[in-house]
Amino acid sequence: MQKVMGIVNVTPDSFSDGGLFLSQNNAFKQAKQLIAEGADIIDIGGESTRPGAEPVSVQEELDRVIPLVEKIRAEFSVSISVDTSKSLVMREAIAAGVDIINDVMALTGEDSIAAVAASDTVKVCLMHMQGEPRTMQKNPKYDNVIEDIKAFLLMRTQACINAGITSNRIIIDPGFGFGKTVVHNLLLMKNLQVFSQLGYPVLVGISRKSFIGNILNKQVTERLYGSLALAVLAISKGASIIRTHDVAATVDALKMTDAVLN
Ligand code: 7PJ
Repeated sequence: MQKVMGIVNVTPDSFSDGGLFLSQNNAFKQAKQLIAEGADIIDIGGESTRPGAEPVSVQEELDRVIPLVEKIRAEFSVSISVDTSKSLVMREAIAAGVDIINDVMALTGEDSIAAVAASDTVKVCLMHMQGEPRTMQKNPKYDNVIEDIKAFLLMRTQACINAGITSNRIIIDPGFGFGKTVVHNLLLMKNLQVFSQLGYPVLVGISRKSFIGNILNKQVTERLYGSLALAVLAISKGASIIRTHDVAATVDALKMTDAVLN
């Protein structure tokens, strides 16, 4: 069966004075809840990569992410992924026992490929992004959105293989919402089989994203049904992993899809 990846963010809320400890406690509770709801993988993020987000320092990201990885690793057998583009965070996360490095920069950062290649078991999710989070939604342009992203992902998989990361450790992701217009996102979903036919598991992150809000005219908290529709479509086009905030609902949607297709 396809897998559900539950999203856990450890990003301290600057409006509360609880600081890091409180946000880590909340993140742990969130992880526990998503595991109970049936998440196969918990994806821990310490840096917001949403459009317009400002970067955080390496130390800050380490302080947010690593203790949480250790705590989840100690108490649960769930797979753990860390959403990071920093090689030092990757190295520490791998040392703490994560199963997947989820990099929205597809290991293009300094030393990132080497950090993953230094392990011989950790998997990596290579995601496509055009531009950088601060500015990527300004005016994204492609010659052919499907072919351009396919070429990028093939180039990055080859770079990984050349560095000694075997192909069975690679996951690919077209990167919904990362330097894409609404039409780009819709075309990517319509043609998602192009990516699943490349021979790598495809991860899809569409949960609550703004192109759903744009089509449905709904706020971020009202995008579950739209997200589920896209999750089912993605599975029917060969996706292997759905990254989501709403694990229980997505697990049911995927079980029904699986019952029909398989
Ligand atoms: C994605 C991600 C995605 C992967 C984020 C958000 C933005 N990692 N991290 N794929 N999105 N692999 O969740 O709205 O689509 S952060």
